Amino acid sequence: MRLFDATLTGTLSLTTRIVMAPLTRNRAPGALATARMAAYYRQRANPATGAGLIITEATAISHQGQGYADVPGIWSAEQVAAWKQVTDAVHAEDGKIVMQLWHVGRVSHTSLQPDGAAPVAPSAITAKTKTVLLVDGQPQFVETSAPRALDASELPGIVQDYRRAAANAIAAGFDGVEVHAANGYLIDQFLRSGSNQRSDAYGGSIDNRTRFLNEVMQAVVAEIGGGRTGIRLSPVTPANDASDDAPQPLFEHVVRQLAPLGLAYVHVIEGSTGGPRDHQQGPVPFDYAALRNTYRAAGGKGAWMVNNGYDLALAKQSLAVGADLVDFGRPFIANPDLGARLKQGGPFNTLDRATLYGGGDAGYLDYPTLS
Ligand code: 8OZ
Repeated sequence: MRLFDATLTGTLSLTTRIVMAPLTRNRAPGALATARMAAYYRQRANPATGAGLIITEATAISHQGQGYADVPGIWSAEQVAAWKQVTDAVHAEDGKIVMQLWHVGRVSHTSLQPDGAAPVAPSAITAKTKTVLLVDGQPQFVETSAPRALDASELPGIVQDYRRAAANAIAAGFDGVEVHAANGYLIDQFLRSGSNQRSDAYGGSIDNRTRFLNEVMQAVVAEIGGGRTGIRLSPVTPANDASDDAPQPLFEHVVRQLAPLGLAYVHVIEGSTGGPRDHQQGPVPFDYAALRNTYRAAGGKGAWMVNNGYDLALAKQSLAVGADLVDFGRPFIANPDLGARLKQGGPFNTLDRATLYGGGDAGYLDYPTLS
């Protein structure tokens, strides 16, 4: 079965096509990776039993880019040193790991921002969504704070933050990075019309709304090379109040612009993140095959990675019709040896939702393996 075959994607040589999805776990107090996190990733790192590639939990490129309690960062030397524990642990198992680079934009809370300031966004429109704060160690879901619109003069600084984060990730020993352009966070807020009502060069037309994404990708690729850079997109997700009436032309424009960058992979969430795969925005269902064909026709190389609600049968089906990599989220939380379990057709542990966000070893390091 192709799922268990090796592949070369960009500069990443992978032993299997099973990828561990980026998963927020809120166990990095002070925005620093921990020994506990290193143990968690190590449990899933061996490609013979776990993932062919691990994508880290979303990691903030700057203090301003943070929107949840106890998520890790990658803007300081101290954070780079802390992440080395993780990359060393994964590499000790012959695993591969890339870091997901994140700026939440408006999906934040003043209590998480520098000097208690308002979160930033393309436009001053509050997202109808919640973020996670930890109160006495317990996750609490609270409304996001009203954002302020970014001035165009601030954007080069944020692009530079992505570039520095990519350089820091490589310095921390990561095999590459994935730019998080999905799920209603900053880049996606620029892309989609529901959150972008700017009248300057970064809003309005599709070409204008994709400008910020392009500038970020150009900067990251210039810094570390396309062969170790990926991107995550979610063309129709309603996550974090994301909306656009015409996602097909928007995202086809996005992938045409990505094609010349020589990326390691394009990672697409199909449907509603963590929800129905057939979710649609606007009057017509999204055509994912057309998106991939547009990317390939424009000369786009590297792997096509698919995600959202995959099991073995669906993975097999997708790999047979053009996908190259499949990533699994919640199944990887509950099954450190998911690769081995997929190979033998199960059984699978069930997920404990109560321990997803925040906490200690419980629901993090104690899911059993087969043997
Ligand atoms: C769940 C909870 C907090 C953040 C995403 C980074 O949706 C996230 C996230 C998911 O991409």
